[in-house]
Amino acid sequence: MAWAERILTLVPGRNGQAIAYALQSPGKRVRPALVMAAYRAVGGVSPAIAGVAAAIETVHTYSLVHDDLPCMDDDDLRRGRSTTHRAFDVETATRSGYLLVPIAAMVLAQASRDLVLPPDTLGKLAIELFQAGGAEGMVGGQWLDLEAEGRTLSLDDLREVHRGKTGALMRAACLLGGIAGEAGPTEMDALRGYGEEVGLAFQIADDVLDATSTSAILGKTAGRDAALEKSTYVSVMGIAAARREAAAAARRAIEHIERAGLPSSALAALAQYIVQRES
Ligand code: GRG
Repeated sequence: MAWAERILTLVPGRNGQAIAYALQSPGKRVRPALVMAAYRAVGGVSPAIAGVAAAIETVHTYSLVHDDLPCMDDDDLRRGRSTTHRAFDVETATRSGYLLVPIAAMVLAQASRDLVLPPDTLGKLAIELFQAGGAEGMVGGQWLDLEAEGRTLSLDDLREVHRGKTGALMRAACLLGGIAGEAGPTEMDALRGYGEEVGLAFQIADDVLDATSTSAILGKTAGRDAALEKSTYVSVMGIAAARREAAAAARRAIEHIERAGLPSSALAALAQYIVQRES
């Protein structure tokens, strides 16, 4: 049974329904794709890697549910549907977001058992995922982002926001694949470098799409950054230069894996997709 359905038996009532709603909403699944591609790039072959991919998507899903709340970005539309607090209510969405974090831990532990990894490796996976999701990563970045609303950030400060808010989980996705595949230090360094660059590329591309696309295509409200007076690559350097920065970061990402001799057309294709995507 898929996790999103098991949740309905583990978490009763409206909270479980809201969690399943959020997990089953049609996201692009970029972080899971990075986990799987990184795992295969270092020689991993087990289909049970999908559980590790599901764990990081669960953390990402919690972040989207909370990001959309009235106390944060206050949005109505996500992945082409009503945000969780609009489909349910603010209290249920808030609780569901928090509940998704221990669910991610359970999914990760189950995946580690299915992959028959030593207990020490589960520890490494958990530290990577939850550090990236915490104050040093996603939560810290989001915090900086909220504090910066209405202020003009320097490019260095903006990079710091992006590194935490979006980049930390992208980098972790690549490292989780490497850890699960028992990669060596050179491979891990290459995945770290690749993950940092695709994380930056992803958020710059996101800034460009927010300024240039429509809510119908994005499945979330376009023009939100300008409405919230956020500093973005677009507000700092304009659309054309931001596109060039994103493409350059994607190229640097690919160079990291090529230099390490990691044979991964999937990682290269994902770096291209991240900057060429339309939603
Ligand atoms: C308490 C300060 C504090 C934070 C809580 C809400 C939160 C944690 C973090 C927000 C992180 C966030 C939403 C970052 C934006 C990253 C981003 C570009 C998300 C969109 O990712 P996609 O395009 O989405 O991969 P889909 O829908 O395709 O999965």
